[in-house]
Amino acid sequence: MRDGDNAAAHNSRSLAETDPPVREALDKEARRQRTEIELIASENIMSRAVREALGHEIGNKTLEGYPGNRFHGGGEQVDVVERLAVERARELFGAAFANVQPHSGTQANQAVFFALLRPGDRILSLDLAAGGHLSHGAAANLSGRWFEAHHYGVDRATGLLDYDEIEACAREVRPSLLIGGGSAYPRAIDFERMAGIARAVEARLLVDMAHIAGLVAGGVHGSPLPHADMVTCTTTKTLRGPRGGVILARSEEFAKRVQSAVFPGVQGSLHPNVVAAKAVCLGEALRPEFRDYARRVVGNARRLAAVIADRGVRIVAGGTDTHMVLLDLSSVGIVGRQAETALARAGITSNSNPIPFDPRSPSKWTGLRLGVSAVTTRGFGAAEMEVLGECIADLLLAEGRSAPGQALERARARIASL
Ligand code: DSN
Repeated sequence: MRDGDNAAAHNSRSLAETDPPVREALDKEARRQRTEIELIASENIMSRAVREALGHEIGNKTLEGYPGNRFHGGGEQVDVVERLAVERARELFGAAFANVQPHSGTQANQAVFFALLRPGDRILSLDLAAGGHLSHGAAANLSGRWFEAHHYGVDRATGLLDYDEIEACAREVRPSLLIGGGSAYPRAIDFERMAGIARAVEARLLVDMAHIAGLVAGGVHGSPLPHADMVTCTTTKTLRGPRGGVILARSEEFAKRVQSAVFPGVQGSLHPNVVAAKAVCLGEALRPEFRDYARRVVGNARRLAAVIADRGVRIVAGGTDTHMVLLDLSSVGIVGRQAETALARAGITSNSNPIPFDPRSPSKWTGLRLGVSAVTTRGFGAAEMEVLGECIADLLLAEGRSAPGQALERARARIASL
């Protein structure tokens, strides 16, 4: 009887009843998200449908393996959602192969490394300060420990990838794997050229399109699928889905190796609720309106960059082709952390970021990374970008003069009205 009562309570008592401190933090976070302007480039806002799948009790299920070949019973409905997620990922990106189980973009990359490389192999990727990613061979990351990592940068004058330089670097390093893509490169990447470089040195090409996957899906950025041997992404960012990774390929050449690299190579059981949420977000991205969303994202980023540049703040790489705008704060005499704090006081969330040729120490980074995926989901358009851009420029210039007072008051009022 007692056990029965406990079982009923376990299933029926709300979070507010059972755990007020966690409930309170969640409520405050929801309020923060509604009242602040989210400009962190890796964030977006999941739809209600995606959140329903994410919070579903399918997450109770333990399963290892792949649909039709599991190590535990009772996986029929997970098979349904995983097959749907795989089919949708393949359709959306024109891929022959998709694995939707990686728990994150980093684990997707690890699985590709596990499938294609041996410890000690050479990899060549974009330098972290030039917009690369930790999981592409940074010294502090497992990838930097297990592989001999080399990096290419961007042109000092333009901030753009210089493909001749990358090719020269690849010829010198002779990597087993060339990696394209990253976390803070705001311009379009020529994947065909990257593939030519990889071929010239007999390397494989991995493109990590974590940040731009939604833009590729929406047809506003060229796709790496026809060119790269393997493509990884997250479903989180421009794709507007749950936190998690996906691996894609144009052919099935490495399919078997990658399947077993994800499980049992680098992961154990899958997260069925996340796979279900991935299926939903991929389904959303297949609808025609997602193309419109992707187009608006890039339009908004370009507008924001133009408004801020007009006020004299230098834009890294001279602008953007993506959802992301990278500011060079040396043009206003402050560092990234000061800028992040100055914007936060007015209710704008952003992140300090290295820009090309910055020192390694985060306290000295002179960049601020802004992304418009989340605000575009909230319906912001050109008019809101004008206001936002003016407020950001006002706040940064005032911080540069060490006189934030008036600019802060004005920005707070304008941000609240947005
Ligand atoms: N790579 C980190 C970022 O871009 O913010 C997290 O996804």
